[in-house]
Amino acid sequence: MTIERIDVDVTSPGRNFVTAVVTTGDGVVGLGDGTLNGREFAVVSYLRDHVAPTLIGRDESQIESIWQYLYRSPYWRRGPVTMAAVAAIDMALWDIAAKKAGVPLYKLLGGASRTGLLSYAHASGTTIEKLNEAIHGYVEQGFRAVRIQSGVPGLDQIYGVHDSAPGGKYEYEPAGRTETGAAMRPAEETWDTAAYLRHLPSVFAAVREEFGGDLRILHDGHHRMSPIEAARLAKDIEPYAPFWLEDCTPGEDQTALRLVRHHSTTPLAIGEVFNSVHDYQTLITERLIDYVRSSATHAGGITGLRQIMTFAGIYGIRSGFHGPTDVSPVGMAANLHLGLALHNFGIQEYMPHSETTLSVFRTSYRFEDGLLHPGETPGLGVGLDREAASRYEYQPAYLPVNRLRDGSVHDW
Ligand code: CS2
Ligand code: MG
Repeated sequence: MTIERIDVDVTSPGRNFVTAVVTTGDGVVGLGDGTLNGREFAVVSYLRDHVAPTLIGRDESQIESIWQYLYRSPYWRRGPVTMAAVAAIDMALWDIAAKKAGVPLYKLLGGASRTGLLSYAHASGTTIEKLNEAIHGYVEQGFRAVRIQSGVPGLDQIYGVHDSAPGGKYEYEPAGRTETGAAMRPAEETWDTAAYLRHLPSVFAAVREEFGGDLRILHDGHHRMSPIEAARLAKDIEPYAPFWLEDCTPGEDQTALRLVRHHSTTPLAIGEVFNSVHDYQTLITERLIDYVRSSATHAGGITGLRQIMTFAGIYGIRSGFHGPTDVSPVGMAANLHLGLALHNFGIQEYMPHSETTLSVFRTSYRFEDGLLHPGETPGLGVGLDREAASRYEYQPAYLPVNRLRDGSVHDW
């Protein structure tokens, strides 16, 4: 059978999402996530104007050949926009293949290698007390792993820190905008790495004191340290046995992690902003990371992410797929189906989507006793209510910009 039409739905039920909707000649519909937070319409145009016309009439079962076609035919290859567009098509074709086979997608990827996927939640607090309160909430929900992000004395709003309503859901949405006249700009935050490095070890000490050694605790440095600063932090938190330190320094400077590795055995996770296996070449072959952070949405879909994980597995490196709310439920499902089948699975990030988002995207994955499972629905197991989606218009939103106290632009 062949691809008859490709639609690209843009919707904003709680936040912006881009979804490829691929329909075959025999009426089977596949979904793919192409959401690129803050640059959504770049992917929409890439799909609508440059990809869709070239795929109409092609055999939708030729997933690998179509992936290679989308990767090599534009000549200008890789990059976040290109690979999010490739991802959206790839996911949709895998969704169709599994629906036609009448099985949940993981069964086409090698079947279940485990009963469920160890998952981690996002806990944060402007103070250590509020952070511990949030962690207790997640432990009570059954999470066995929690990412901890804390406010830093002397700094206002910083990445990843948000006080959840007592007992309420943790809904942190960093993308937004400020408008002054015709100008529409990202919010701006102020950063001070020295203050952060002084404070963070006390946060780890307080969390370990409160929760003991069993709870897996993770932290996201979010690209903001120099290599030597990252080495210092990795060394300072090592006594608290973190599960991982993520994005301790901008990952594209791959050899920088040699310095961090030299000073610490703290496990390292990098790659959520990467989009192809080539971005990882040095990190993987020199064993400079322990976990791959990409998501199917940003790394060329299930086909692209599986390439990375096959390569990583040779070097003892495991998955830690990105799963924030700006990966749509479709992209999350893709992560889960691949994660269930992979031998070198590590952990899955799980930021539950809002009720508004889930009113448009109907999911069949479930969280039980600290583990996620993609479910048994044929395909990816996610439905898109396109009529409901059409009622949520796109809302321009940008990720914040970070500046040091002297005003210079920094990594957010
Ligand atoms: C974060 C992301 O979840 C994480 O590890 O790094 O939430 C990141 O800030 C967003 O995906 C950016 O859109
Ligand atoms: Mg991160």
